[in-house]
Amino acid sequence: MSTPNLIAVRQHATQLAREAGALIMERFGRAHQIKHKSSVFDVATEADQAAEDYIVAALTSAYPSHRVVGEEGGGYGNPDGDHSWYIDPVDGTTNFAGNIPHFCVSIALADSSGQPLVGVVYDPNADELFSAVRGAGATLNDQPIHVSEVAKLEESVCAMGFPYVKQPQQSDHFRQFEYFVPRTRGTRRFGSAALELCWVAAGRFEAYWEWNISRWDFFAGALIVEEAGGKMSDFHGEKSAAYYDGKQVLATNVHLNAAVLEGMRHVLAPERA
Ligand code: LIP
Repeated sequence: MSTPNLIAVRQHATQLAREAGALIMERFGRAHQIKHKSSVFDVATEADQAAEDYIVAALTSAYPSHRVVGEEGGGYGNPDGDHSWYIDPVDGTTNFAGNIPHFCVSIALADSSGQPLVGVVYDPNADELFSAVRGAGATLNDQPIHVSEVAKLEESVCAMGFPYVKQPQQSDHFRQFEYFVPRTRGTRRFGSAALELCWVAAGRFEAYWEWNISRWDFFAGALIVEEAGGKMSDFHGEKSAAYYDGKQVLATNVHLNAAVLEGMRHVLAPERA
């Protein structure tokens, strides 16, 4: 297995994320062609497809031995590739479709064991480019970032997500909300998993969690959190299969990790604990 030059890969992914971001913004604020995917709640627009096609064409041509997994199209490139790309052309599609200016482009490269090596997340509304290379730190617009030092839950602002699949964990979401709202300064739901992770990395949120997301939603942001000094795990503090498959994804700063995990233990339904 030949390891690509990860700094050069980050540079390339950064350029693609910015270009895809520009392409999305050309379509933002207009009426969209909405396509339903897994359910009536799970949508894609013409911009998701256009941005994915753009990124995938560039990656399959530059890295022909790699596999490329895109949210809209599934698999491209070499299915047996020793490296895999995970692309979310518009993370926060529900926001985009409603012309709410909070969404991003997310691009991650992982090795054959499923470890993210490079992560790039671009927010075209704020012109904020988050990135990380494993072992080389995380940046926001080329400046180093670090998770916050907040150590008390009552001084924290946390974010959570509600996935498109409404059952069977719906009641667990409400129990999480019920547990954390009275114990934190604020609990938010902004609608872009990748950006919520980057905001933990940048010290804007102290924690973020969500059930049932996909690698294209969280692999780039997860690396950015870890490289900014934060912790990533499932709801038990483990890097289990449930974590790598996105079934349970939790990000925290260092100081609040135990307190947030304690909250998760408290709210998990026994059959899913
Ligand atoms: C979405 C997320 C959102 C999450 C949804 C979904 P999409 O990604 O980022 O925050 O709650 O489950 O995964 O579909 O907009 O790329």
